[in-house]
Amino acid sequence: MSFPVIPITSAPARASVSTTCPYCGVGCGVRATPREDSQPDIAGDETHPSNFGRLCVKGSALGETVGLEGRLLEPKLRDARDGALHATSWDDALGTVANTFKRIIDQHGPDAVALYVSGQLLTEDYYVANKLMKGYIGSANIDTNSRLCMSSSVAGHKRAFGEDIVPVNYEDLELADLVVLVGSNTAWCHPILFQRVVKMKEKRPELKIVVIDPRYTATCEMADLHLPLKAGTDVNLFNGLLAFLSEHDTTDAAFVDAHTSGFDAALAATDGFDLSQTAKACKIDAHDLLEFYRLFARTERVVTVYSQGVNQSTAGTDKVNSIINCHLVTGRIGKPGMGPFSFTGQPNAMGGREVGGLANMLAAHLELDHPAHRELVQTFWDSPAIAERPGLKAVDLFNAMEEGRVKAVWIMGTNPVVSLPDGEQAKRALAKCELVVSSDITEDTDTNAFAHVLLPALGWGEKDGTVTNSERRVSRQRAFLPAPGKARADWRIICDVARRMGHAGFDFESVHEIFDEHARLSAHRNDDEGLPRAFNLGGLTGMDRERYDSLAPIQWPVFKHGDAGTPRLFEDKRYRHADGRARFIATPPRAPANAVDDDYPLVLNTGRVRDQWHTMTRTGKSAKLAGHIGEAFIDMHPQDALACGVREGELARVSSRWGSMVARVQHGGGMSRGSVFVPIHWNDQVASDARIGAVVNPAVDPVSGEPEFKHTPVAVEKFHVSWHGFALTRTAPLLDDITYWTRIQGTQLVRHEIAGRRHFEGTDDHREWARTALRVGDPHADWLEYEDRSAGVYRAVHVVDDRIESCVFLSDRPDLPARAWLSGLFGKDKLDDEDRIGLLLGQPIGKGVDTGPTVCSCFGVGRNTICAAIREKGLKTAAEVTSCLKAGGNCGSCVPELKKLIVETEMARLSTV
Ligand SMILES: Nc1nc2c(c(=O)[nH]1)N[C@H]1C(S)=C(S)[C@@H](COP(=O)(O)OP(=O)(O)OC[C@H]3O[C@@H](n4cnc5c(=O)[nH]c(N)nc54)[C@H](O)[C@@H]3O)O[C@H]1N2
Ligand SMILES: Nc1nc2c(c(=O)[nH]1)N[C@H]1C(S)=C(S)[C@@H](COP(=O)(O)OP(=O)(O)OC[C@H]3O[C@@H](n4cnc5c(=O)[nH]c(N)nc54)[C@H](O)[C@@H]3O)O[C@H]1N2
Ligand code: SF4
Ligand SMILES: [Mo]
Repeated sequence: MSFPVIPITSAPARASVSTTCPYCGVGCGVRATPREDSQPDIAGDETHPSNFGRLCVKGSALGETVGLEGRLLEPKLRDARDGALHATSWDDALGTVANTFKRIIDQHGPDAVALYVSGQLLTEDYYVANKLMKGYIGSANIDTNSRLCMSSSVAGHKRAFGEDIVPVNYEDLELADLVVLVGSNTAWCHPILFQRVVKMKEKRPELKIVVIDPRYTATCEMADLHLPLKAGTDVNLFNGLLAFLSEHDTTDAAFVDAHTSGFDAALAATDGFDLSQTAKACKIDAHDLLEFYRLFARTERVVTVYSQGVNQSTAGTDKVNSIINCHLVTGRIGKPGMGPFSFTGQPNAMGGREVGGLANMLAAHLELDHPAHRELVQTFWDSPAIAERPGLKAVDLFNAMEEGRVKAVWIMGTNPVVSLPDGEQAKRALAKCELVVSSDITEDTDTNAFAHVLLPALGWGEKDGTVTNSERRVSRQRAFLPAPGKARADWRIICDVARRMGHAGFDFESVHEIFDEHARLSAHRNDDEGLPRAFNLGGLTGMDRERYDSLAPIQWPVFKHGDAGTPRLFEDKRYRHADGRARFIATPPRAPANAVDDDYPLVLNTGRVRDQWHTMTRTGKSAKLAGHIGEAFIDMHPQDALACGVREGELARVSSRWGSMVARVQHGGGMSRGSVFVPIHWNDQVASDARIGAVVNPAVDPVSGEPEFKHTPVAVEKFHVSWHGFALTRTAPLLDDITYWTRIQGTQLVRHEIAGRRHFEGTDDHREWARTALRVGDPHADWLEYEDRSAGVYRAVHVVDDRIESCVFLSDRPDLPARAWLSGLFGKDKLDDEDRIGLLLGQPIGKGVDTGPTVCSCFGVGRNTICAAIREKGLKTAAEVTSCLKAGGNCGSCVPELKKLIVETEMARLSTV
């Protein structure tokens, strides 16, 4: 037997370990070297086929995020008497979970309990969670945050291909002559793949990039064409393309005849939409649309990438199929450099799909509503039960919790109070449950505030197992740090509870045994006599610990031992429907579920920023990452802002029928009129009221159950405050009496942007307030203070032993001194006289300039520095900026922003000449 093997260490201390990045679905290989006294060194793994040594800025900053501050390190139980969480033993915590689950199941049946899990879990964790729920508890009430992520793609793949299959691979992106990015801010969300495409474009300028997104994102900086379609009209656009391709005879009729079904019905559904009507429906310039249609028609090698602008919609599954239809009609699938490509979001979204983590799947790509599939899995597991019908999908699950039908939930590796739509409903649902268990690595989260039991899990760097990336590549995540506190691996916690509930089948000693069972199930009766399916890890069965540890990244299916894996699927033109054909799906266009009206006239679009990951429990710890965007914002068109009575830099409230949040208004994010964009990351742990999930409508796609995160009718209004300010402190300030705050991690300090409504009665009142906020009790403390009552400015600085300890700056207007220079003073052991004067003036004296917000996080280069260099040195390209300032020279994530700054600086120069 031979396995693909890469050399790894058998982990002598401080040797470097090959592992996989825990963030996005690109699945980059990382080499991590632990250090005794400091954070580990992180580098890209040159041998990993996803990234060949490169890492984006989030990956590069991983070392800053593995510290133990904020970690949940022991099991905790909520005491009914004082309502607080108290540390307890594992025995007690596991017993409470197992006994309460058992009791509720005995009293109310298996559907009264649920698991809500996550693409943060490793495949082995996921496998045992699904096995416990579907095979032993006997309910399919296990759903995952992937429901919020790519369940529309899963549903679309199943409708088109008969199985959830991503046929393409990363190399196809480089082999393509046209890469269409639909609803994907690839430059920020899948940076290394974006860079692979951009690099190839530099080599082969004939490779064209088209971006289809209502916003002008960083991704558009590198595009040949941007189609800023009206939100939610992708189906119109791709139906229009299908009609165009058919009319212009750019179809592969032989392929359509021999290998597909349903074409006529799909074409009929596009009826009546000619180019100008489609352009009108999508609100795109008809010439641009025609250019795209022609480009698509004449280019054989096309990869169409889609992500959350497609999936997170009440027409998400139809959007996916309308895209796949265009690849089927041209036969552009299963060949090098072409095909539809759903990018997965989380590190193990794909692994979750393999084990059946979604409530409507079984395991190993087998189906719940198929008796022969159920029989196969139950026999293989030798389990006492098997779920007989699909369980509740995430949004339905939380509704069932609020209605009292589901009484206990175990949440693993996800933060639903922040990430579900209608976040207030999520809170009500959790508050109603008899038992809320949360396995997490972080102690304080918006969700854990509702938990009765907290179970400390091992995090990245400590845990061990496999993940599968967007191109079906299975890679090992390996431990290089010791288990902290009492934390345990997720799979072990799940198996411990299962055993305590009296279930056999969970006696795994080590993670490789779980992988082996998972691989064996995938291969079990997976042949023409049995129930053939593409997902097959037959070649990875039977690995002992050593072989599992040295497993090199490999793409499934892997049929036999010694196989090198399968980079591309459908080369044989055989699809997984019973007739072997792929299906066209008729996709008549539908508008988003909730339309704007006079009360809520703007469309809310939500998504990600470059340097934060989801609910910030990890990336929020990094000062380097905080420099890029430190605060939640509402990006809107200047004229819409004017109509709402708000200006750039001011605070505003975004509200919908479901809830509201507050953030700072900004322009410049490429918003068209009528829509606003708010990032998803900020939550109650890092801000007073910035949880956008509270605002998002809970409408879901009828097929996939995926929420419509990109389209909620909202109103924006000014959030009135009487002063703005910020505090920089070495220890947390007191935030009482502050109406608005956001916490931002700095180096050796924490920064709070603040604003308030309190009226100050004069200097004494200001001082008293500032001393309380900065926790300065000593009346003789070294205290510098400045006030200009007519300008509405107050500043105070607390100095201890000549070192700055904290400072607070307030102003009636939101234009405050630069934070970057002030933050730098926290790195000094002794303030000099110039520093002290500068502190009171609010600007540096003589030396040092305000470098502005960070653009290049790797080298800490600010916007002002870059613009000055562009202006003064006449820099024309991102490469010139890099050679001058280093910015953009490491991970490359900021290159699109550098390009934008070059254009903006040039425009500013032209407007002044
Ligand atoms: N930096 C960073 N990277 C990440 C993550 C992160 O948190 N931070 N998370 C990861 C995860 S889990 C995921 S799922 C991916 C998501 O990756 P992406 O899908 O690329 O990210 P989003 O910002 O959610 O949304 C993508 C784009 O969809 C656009 N959009 C909105 N409505 C429509 C529409 O109707 N049609 C079209 N065509 N576009 C529309 C938005 O304007 C937005 O620019 O990112 C992964 N990578
Ligand atoms: N408005 C809006 N909402 C969205 C989206 C959107 O575009 N707009 N996107 C949706 C999408 S695509 C996604 S994927 C979700 C993501 O939303 P969430 O899943 O809620 O976000 P995370 O912050 O990734 O949550 C992971 C949690 O698991 C913990 N954790 C990390 N590692 C481990 C581990 O190894 N074990 C355990 N047990 N815990 C761990 C972290 O501390 C954190 O609390 O958000 C969704 N919500
Ligand atoms: S692109 Fe960045 S976040 Fe995604 S896996 Fe690679 S290093 Fe991690
Ligand atoms: Mo996601």
